[in-house]
Amino acid sequence: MKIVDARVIVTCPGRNFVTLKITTDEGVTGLGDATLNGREQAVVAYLREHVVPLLIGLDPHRIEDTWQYLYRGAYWRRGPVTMAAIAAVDVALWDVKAKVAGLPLYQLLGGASREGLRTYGHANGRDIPELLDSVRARLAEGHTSVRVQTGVPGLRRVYGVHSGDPVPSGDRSRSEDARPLVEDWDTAAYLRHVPTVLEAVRAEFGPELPLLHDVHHRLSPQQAARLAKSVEPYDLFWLEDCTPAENQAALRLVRQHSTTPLAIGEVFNTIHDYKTLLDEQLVDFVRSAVTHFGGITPMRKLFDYAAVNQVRTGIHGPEDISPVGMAAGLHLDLAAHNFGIQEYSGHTDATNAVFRHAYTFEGGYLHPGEAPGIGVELDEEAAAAFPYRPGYLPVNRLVDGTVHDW
Ligand code: GCO
Ligand code: MG
Repeated sequence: MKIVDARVIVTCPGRNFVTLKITTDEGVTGLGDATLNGREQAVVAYLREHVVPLLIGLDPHRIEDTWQYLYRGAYWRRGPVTMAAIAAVDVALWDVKAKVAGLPLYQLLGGASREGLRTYGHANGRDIPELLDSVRARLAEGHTSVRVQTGVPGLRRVYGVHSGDPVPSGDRSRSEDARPLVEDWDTAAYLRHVPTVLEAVRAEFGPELPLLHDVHHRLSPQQAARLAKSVEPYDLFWLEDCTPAENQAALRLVRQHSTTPLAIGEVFNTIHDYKTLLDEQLVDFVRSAVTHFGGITPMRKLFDYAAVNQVRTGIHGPEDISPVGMAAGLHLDLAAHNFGIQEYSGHTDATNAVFRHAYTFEGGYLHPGEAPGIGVELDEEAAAAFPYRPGYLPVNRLVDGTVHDW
């Protein structure tokens, strides 16, 4: 079998998604997600200019070899643009292979290790009462675990929450203006506020509900250690991205001071970004998404490396991972023994109409479905009705105007 066509399709049914569609000489097609939020067109150019010409004529069954060819063959390794492009090829090839086998992809990855995938949803509120309502809404949808984020007194806009939004959400923080939205930040105010939020949530919902919180890379190691210690009484399922992710050794200090479980990795691109963290067991959950990590091929290696260190998985699943990227992750989740939890924000109706998917969310559990391949079909006509729209993620400034991590 040979690859005869590879096309990059960009669509914006609410937000931008970049999809690679590979076609073989036997008419089998495969899809891969290459969406890099806020920098979408860089991956489009990488694929169209530098990768698609290399794919034509290759045997789609040679997945590992193609991965190494694109990774090592470029000489310039790693980075989100490169790895999103390689991920799209890798997932499309797994999709083709599983379709040819007539099996849902998880069967090729070892078969199901569980009946369904527990999820967490996002609860956001400008203040605590609004947050409590949002937690109730997520529970009503079926989520069995909830990530809680609130506004911080004195700050106008923080990650995940905006004044003026009736139902604040991380994804609405995305600007489609010529320049990114600016959010504001005060670390001391945040560190004081978070324990009071968790206290209120525990008082309302009791001790059993698994709670998560995302710091979004904003703290120094010392500040992160202080936060992890101060929230210990509230028994978090995890504390996410408590320090900027590129400094792996920073997590040592946090670990020395707290037993709060730690999750990290949504911005990582390769297994090397986890080396110190896993070798020294400095984290409890790996957060990478198939889309930003080079595909299913390296994610399997990461999951196994994590398992050796008794670390579980928690794949990144915001709205900016397309249904193609979501589906790929769900097949891995179902097969992996060390699955922990799956983030699940869902997508707009328009997105679900463009990307028709076999995966389901029922009774609080996700399942990738039984369709051969990854189980997603792209309706190209529907996609064409939603052309690309430029957009940026917000930037973050301290009250004196200094740029801070977002
Ligand atoms: C999460 C993430 C997202 C990111 C977004 C950036 O934990 O879901 O932090 O909300 O901010 O994916 O594109
Ligand atoms: Mg996050």
